[in-house]
Amino acid sequence: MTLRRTIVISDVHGCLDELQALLKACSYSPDDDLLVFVGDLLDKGPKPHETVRYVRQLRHVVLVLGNHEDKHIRYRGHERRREKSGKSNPCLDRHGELAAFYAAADDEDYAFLNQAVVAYTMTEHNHVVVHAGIPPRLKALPPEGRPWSSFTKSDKKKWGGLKWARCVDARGNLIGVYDTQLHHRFWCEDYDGRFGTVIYGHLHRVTEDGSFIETEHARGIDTGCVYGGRLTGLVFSNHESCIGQPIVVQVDGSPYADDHAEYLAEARKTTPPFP
Ligand SMILES: [Mn+2]
Repeated sequence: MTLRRTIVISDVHGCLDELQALLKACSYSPDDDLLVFVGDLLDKGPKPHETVRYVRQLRHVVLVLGNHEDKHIRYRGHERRREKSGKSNPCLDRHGELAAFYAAADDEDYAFLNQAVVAYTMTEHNHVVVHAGIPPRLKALPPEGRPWSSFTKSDKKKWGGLKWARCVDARGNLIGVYDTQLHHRFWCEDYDGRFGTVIYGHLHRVTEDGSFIETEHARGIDTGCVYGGRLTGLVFSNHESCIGQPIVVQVDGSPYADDHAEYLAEARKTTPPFP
């Protein structure tokens, strides 16, 4: 069954009030609309657990795995081993967010995170949703609908870049955030559209007038809601006259994650200029 609309939503990061305001602004209908989240539902913002719980109870939802969901899944795996064997949990929990979510969440909350996919193709609109980006040499997307948590080690190696890609070097290798230098390029500058237009989050970036960044084959919709920017929704009508042409809906966020501002300022010093 094709639903009336598909609404793709940027990094929520625990901003549940803003998410609910966005859904209202979109005249969201639980029965008729599919919600696709680009990942990073939680961390940094005020209501991480409430956000996960709210989203998982909605009717038609696709969660694309972000690096933050991935961290929580790994943390839980290590916690369970620790509880059995006493082996310490190696996950760095700088802000206490992993432990806090682990204490609040139940099996259903984690089951929801565990069914997240790493790419969601909107075939009819020729768009694909990933959290971070497309590694330059990637030849194929993973099988549609297969959750990340079911991937083998080699699958994870092959497709892991979809959730953390950022910059690439001259040979087309992905560069980790701490190794980025000014001469590197953003993955989307070289992306040729082979999987369709990419909608991604992960990297908080806006144009001078506060709207999101678009390149030829990619739309980066993380407009920094949790830093006092905006939460963005791309609303695709599935009516044939509107194919591939979303309406942009945004609501204002609040600067909840002020403690991350220093890190962002530091990261910008080594971030190559965006086209
Ligand atoms: Mn994010």
